[in-house]
Amino acid sequence: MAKDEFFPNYQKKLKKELDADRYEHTIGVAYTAAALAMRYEANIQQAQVAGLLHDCAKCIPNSKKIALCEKYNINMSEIELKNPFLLHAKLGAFLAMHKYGVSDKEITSAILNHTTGKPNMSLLDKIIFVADYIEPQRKKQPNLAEVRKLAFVDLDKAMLRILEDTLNFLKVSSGDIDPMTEKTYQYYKELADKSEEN
Ligand code: DGI
Ligand code: FE
Ligand code: FE
Repeated sequence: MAKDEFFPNYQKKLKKELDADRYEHTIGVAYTAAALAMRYEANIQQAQVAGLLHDCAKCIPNSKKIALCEKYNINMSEIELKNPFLLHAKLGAFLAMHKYGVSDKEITSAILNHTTGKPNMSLLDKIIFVADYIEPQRKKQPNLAEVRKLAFVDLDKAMLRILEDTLNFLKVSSGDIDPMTEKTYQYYKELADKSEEN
């Protein structure tokens, strides 16, 4: 076993599937997810595996992403067909199950929901969503220092902050907004408003 591999079976495969930057990102997400799991008393190993595998479909060319979704009967929305990179979440959850042999539904759920989020996410879903955004290799996102700190103070507020910044980025860059990203934002906005009332 190579010393730098904490889940050698997954890591060997991932090294072949991902480019160098994406592999480094993946390791960063796995460690960050583990730290968040410690903070919020989630299962550390689940967080590590979900972190490692969350982008396992990211480096598949877009045309092949669509072809694989067709092959495996994975539903594609119009937005996803127009922005096929979005499919790496759904396809990643499928490959985690069928190529990496992960049967844990909590892990595959975290992979499935890591890009758009969804209302009322599980603790592990939120840990992966947030870890993906704040891991040490990330540089371009706005307000990173603030979001990184907030992630270890209030996970739901960190979700809201990330969704706000993502929607703003998509508006400025004229990116198509997946209705699920909007719904997720609304959910975490209402949750924050309610907790302020109390
Ligand atoms: O795969 P990663 O880059 O590590 O991270 P990710 O899976 O969260 O993808 C991040 C990108 O996804 C980021 O540029 C914002 C974009 N994104 C999130 N929600 C939406 C979206 N892009 C579009 N077009 N529509 C969305 O609703
Ligand atoms: Fe991703
Ligand atoms: Fe990622």
